[in-house]
Order: sequence, then structure tokens, then C-alpha cells
Amino acid sequence: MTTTTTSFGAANTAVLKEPKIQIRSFDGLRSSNSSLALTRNVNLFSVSSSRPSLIRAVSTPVKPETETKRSKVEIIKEQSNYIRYPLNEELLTDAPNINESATQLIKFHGSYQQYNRDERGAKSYSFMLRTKNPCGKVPNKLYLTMDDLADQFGIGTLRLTTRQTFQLHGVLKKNLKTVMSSIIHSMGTTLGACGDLNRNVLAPAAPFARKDYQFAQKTAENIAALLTPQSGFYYDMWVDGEKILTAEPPEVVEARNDNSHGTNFPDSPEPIYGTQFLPRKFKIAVTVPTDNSVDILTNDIGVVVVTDTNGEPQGFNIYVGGGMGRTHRLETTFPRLAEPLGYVPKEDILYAVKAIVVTQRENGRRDDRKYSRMKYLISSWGIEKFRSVVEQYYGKKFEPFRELPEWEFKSYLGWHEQGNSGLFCGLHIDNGRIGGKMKKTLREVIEKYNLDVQLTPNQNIILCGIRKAWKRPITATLAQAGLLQPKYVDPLNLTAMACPAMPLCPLAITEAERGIPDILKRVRAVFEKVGLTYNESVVIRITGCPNGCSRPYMAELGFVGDGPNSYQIWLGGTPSQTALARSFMNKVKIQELEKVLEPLFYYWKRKRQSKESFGDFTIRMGFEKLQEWVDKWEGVVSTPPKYNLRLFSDKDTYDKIDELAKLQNKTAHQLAMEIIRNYATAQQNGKGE
Ligand code: SRM
Ligand code: SF4
Repeated sequence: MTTTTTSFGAANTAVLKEPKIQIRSFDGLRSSNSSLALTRNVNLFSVSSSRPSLIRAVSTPVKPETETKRSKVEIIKEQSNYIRYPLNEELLTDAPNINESATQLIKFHGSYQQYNRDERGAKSYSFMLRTKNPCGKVPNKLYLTMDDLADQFGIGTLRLTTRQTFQLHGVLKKNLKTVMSSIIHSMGTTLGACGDLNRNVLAPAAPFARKDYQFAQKTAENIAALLTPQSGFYYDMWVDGEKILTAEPPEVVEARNDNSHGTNFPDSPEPIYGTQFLPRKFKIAVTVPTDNSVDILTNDIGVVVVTDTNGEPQGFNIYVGGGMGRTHRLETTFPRLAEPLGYVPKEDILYAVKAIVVTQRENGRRDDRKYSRMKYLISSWGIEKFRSVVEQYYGKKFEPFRELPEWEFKSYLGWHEQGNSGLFCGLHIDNGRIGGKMKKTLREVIEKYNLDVQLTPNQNIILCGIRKAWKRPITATLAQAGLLQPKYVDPLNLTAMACPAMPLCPLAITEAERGIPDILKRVRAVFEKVGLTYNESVVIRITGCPNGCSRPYMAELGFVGDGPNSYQIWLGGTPSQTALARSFMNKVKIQELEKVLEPLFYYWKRKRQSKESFGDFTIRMGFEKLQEWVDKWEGVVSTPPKYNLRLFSDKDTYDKIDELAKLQNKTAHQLAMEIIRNYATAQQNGKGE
């Protein structure tokens, strides 16, 4: 990296000279000496009376007395000997669960302790495991392993997430090591999938051979590697310290080790994270202009490839400060869109990302986790101050943000050319839940044709590298398991998402994934009642609490659980995922949704401008008007359908359609109508097959 001259504060230079101290590893299970670095603060403390005093590296700069209050999790991290103690010890006990400190630490290893909230009496503990797959890339062997593990050690289903990873629910403590080591030995990892560090890095999941897409994916992989923990706690814990060789590009190693601008803890086992890691989770997405399949503005850092007129990547635009989570009735917490920070040449991206991460590491709040995300730092500082602090760690000024074309949401569902003679096929999976016949069939196809897959940020899956001759048999096999081409799926389902919520998420206030099939059916029924056609759609996202895991605050119609069987309704997101929705109504009971949805859709149908999306319409009309319509609504008299087509004169066809419909949570009649309708539309448009 070339650098320009900048001036640095005294605090930055202080970290350059760190005395190296040899201490004994204290976890009792490992006897080797480890070397720890002293950084800004030196804390001497005793973990317990039987343990030696430790000198630890911490990442929080010395602050005035009033600011030194730290949250419990900060203390747990500090005392953990780099995420080991007391997790190591807790995993060895016969109890089905682990204690509070270990529960916090196991997140850094990619796992959450959970219990089934549907069950009464003693808690039945299990663990959820989350993988880390930059760009959603999953090699064939890893897919097959995850599929097996779900049956052998999980609840028999795989869950694709909104960040291009797998979640495996229901793993018992005694099986954790077997499951973790199987993932590691199948080219997978769960390291850093959760915890106060960089999470899975998103990038468009389409396996296009195009230069810009390839470059975005490569960049996502490099950023993920740059910010992967280095101190070995993960491999010590799950594969007894076995060295797992991952060939890191030299530019990643160089960027990680570079300390020319006071970013690092020299000689520390965690040169970027120190002992305290980050104040909170941290999320990054990379994409190319126009492709907003990654919900770019919801990330702490959004990186966009900028190319020259020949399509050659030149550099990156960088956005900062996005985030979704909030707390009900606490207006000081809020979802926020990322805003432009500036442009960097392509060879500087890792240095720029590291500078942003370090700015958050040093300045993000560590006293109250509700306010620890980087969005709150940027909100309180303003972007100008934030930029100038980042520039000190970056060692350069950011160039002006380059102009970008409009964003579009891309789903990559259906069949597409990869651009290298192969095809890929994107499959819609309702809420990312792969189970039953669908799971068996997907596995068969992936195994038989030896396919790699990519997971999308919308809980869907892409089968990659398919030969043209395989298209027909694969389409037919998938269809028999309910994995239909997108034109046969209700458009409402195609863009809808719900988080897992009940019964395993401890933070859920109400249902999301289990409730959404019924809600979508009811929305479709309201559409029919007010005269909206089948091809029209709105982006619907549902969460069981305000944390925002399925990004409901970007939806045109967001449902956010705010009580048992009740939801806050958010309106005003756009189909391209570029605007933040706003809270419209609170505590709408699930059985009363129609009272709100009918008037809104009725007036959308009648008063919208040409091609105006529902989200844009709600913003143009204003919430006062919408509220008036809802308050005065007396119901719409539904007109009986003009035509009544009798379907299913033969039982065989009915049984087959019924079976397929059940897989999609529909009635046989609904599915048959969809198929006929799509067929007729395709014929009309001259696209009939
Ligand atoms: Fe999330 C916590 C599930 C994406 C914001 N999220 C949780 C936990 C782990 C509950 C917990 O802390 O015990 C949930 C586990 C449920 C379960 O039983 O499986 C959970 N989050 C999910 C997933 C599986 C939802 C999904 O439907 O796919 C997603 C996994 C992503 C991954 O693969 O890494 C998931 N979570 C998100 C997103 C969306 C995103 O990242 O693009 C967000 C909003 C964006 C953001 O972070 O600002 C999100 N999850 C949260 C928050 C609120 C964070 C905040 O800033 O306030 C929590 C709670 C917390 O961190 O304290 C949370
Ligand atoms: Fe759980 Fe809330 Fe996230 Fe849903 S949004 S998975 S209920 S934390």
C-alpha cells in the first residue's frame, strides 16, 4: 500500500512499543507457554484464587473515569484467555448445558446455547451451530456433511440464513465436538459466525464468470480472511489444536500485519482484535453496482466494486453505519441505513476496512451493548468526524464517492447462464428451511451431479456448475419435491422472509417462521378480495422481535413481533431494498391483520400511480392518510368470481397436485390455479416451453 503523510495523535503511537511478556497458559488443559502482548491498558487480576494472576492485552484505550464502566461481556472476554476459559472446562462437565460465561464465549466459536420454549418443565438444552461461508460458497462435500449432520445430530432440518450461512439446530452438548470437527474436516468452519467480531461477509451469490462478480467475491473472501481470529482458540477446542491449512493470499497476511498507522496490537495472538475483540457484532457486504441482492445498506460496512469503462475493477465505494436492531419503546435505538464514506483504489481495500474496524474497536461503546454497534458511533459523531478518525488509521484521505447507478434487488431464482458454458439454478426455499422430501431430493441432486452450491442473503440456494444436458432431469426431479421454478411459486413467497423465532430463539416475543405461511396466504386472499392480480406483489418480512434478523425494516410491509400474537407494522421500504421503512401501527393482533391490510391494499389498487410499488405508495400518501383509511374502513364487499373452473375430474391428478401443494403449504386448488395461470401467461408472452 502506498501511503501519504498524515499526523497522528499520541494515543496512536502508544501501541507501537509493546513489551512482550511470556506467561503460562492458565486453562490447565494446555501446558504450552503463550506469549501475550501488552497494549494500551494493562490489567492485573486474578481469575480465581487458585489461578495465577494474569497480564492481559485489552483493546479499549484509557478513558476518563466516568467512561470506564464496561458490560459483563467485556469482563468475560477479558478473562477468557482468548475465548477459552471457562468454555473448555464447561464442555467437559456432564451437565447438558454450560454456564453464563461459557455461553457468551461459545458464540465466538459459532454456536448458541438454546432450549425448546414449547416444552414445559425442565429446560431441554441444545446448541445451534452457524457456519461461516463468505459469498455463501459451499463446496459439495460440505453440503453433504451438513445434510448428514442435521439428521444425525440435529433436528433433521437445515436452515439457510439471511447472511448466506447454514444453521443447524438441536445439537446436544455431548455431540458438539463431533459435529464441529466434521464441519472443519469438510472444508467448513463456524469460527466467528457469532460473537463480537466480523460475521459472515456477504457477496452476490450468483456464480457468474463476469470479472466484476468474481472480483466482488474474491474481495469478500479476502476481507473475511483478514478479520478471522488468529489466536487458535477454535482449533484448540474442536480439533485438539490440529493445524488446518488455509492458504491465505499474501496481500491478506501483509494487510493484517501492517501496523504503519497504529492499528495493531504487535506480538498479540490477535493483532487486530486484542483480548477484547470488537464492542459488538460487525457485518460487511461486498457487491457490484446495481446488484442489491445483499441488502448493502444494512451492513456496518458496504463495499461496492467500481470498474472502468472496459469492466476492469479499479476500486471501491465504501458505505458505513448500517444496522437493523432496535429495542421496543426505546427511541434511542433504531435501524439505520449505511451512508457513503468515500472511494479507495482497489489495492487499499483491506487497509481501509481494517481502519474502519479499528475505529469501531477503539471508540464503539463497551458499557451498554444496546448502543455498541458502529451505527451509534457514527450517529453520535457524524460522518465527517468518523471519516477523519478512520483516515488516521488508514493513513490516507478517502477519495470522493463515485456515482453509482440505481440499485435493484436480484434473486437469481430459476435457470441462468454462468458465462462459462455452465448453468446455475436458483431455488426458492420458504424461509430457508430445508427438510423432509425437499431435503432428501436436494441432497440426491447435489450428490449425483457433484454440484457446489451458493447460499443467497435471502435464505435461498443456488445449484452451480450445471451442464446443459442436466437441466431437464434436474428440473423434473426438483419439481417432484416441491422445488419449483419461480414462475410456479406465488410471487409473495419469492421475496418474503421470516426469522426462526419460536421455539428456539430465546429472544422471540412471538412467531415468525412458523406463522408466515398462514400470513402470506391471508395477504394473497386480501389481494384477491380487493382486486389485485396474482402477478402483483409486495416485499413482506417478519420477525419475532425487534432485533431485525430478516431485515423487516427494509420491507414494504414489515411485521415485527411486539407481544404474544401481535405485531408492529412497518411500511415504506422499497422492492430494491434502498429505503428504511417506518413504524405504522403497534400491537396489531394476528387475527386482526385484515382490518389493516384490506384498506391499505384497496387504496393502493385504486390510487397508485403507474407502476408505483406498495412501499412508495405508502410513503407518498403519508401515514396520517393511511391511518384515516384504516380507522374508517368498513370492509369491501368481495365480488364473486366471474368464472368458475371445475378442476380435478380425476383423482390421480388431484392426489399428485395435493401432495405437491402440501409441500408448499397450499391447497391443491391454489397450486393448480397458479400453474394454469402461469402457463397461460407464458403462452401469451410467447415464452411457452
Ligand atoms: Fe440475528 C440475534 C438469527 C441475521 C440482528 N439472530 C440472533 C439470535 C442468535 C438470537 C440470540 O441472540 O440468541 C437468532 C438465532 C435464532 C435461531 O434460533 O436460529 C438470530 N439472525 C438470525 C438468522 C438465522 C435469521 C434468519 O432468518 O436467517 C440470521 C443469521 C445470519 C448469519 O448467518 O450470520 C440472522 N440478525 C441477522 C440480521 C440480518 C443481517 O445480518 O443481514 C440482523 C440485522 C442486521 C444487524 O445486525 O443490524 C440480525 N440478531 C440480530 C440482533 C440485533 C443486533 C443489534 O444490533 O441490535 C440480535 C440480538 C443481539 O445481537 O443482541 C440477533
Ligand atoms: Fe430471534 Fe428476534 Fe432474530 Fe427473530 S429477529 S431470530 S425472534 S432475535
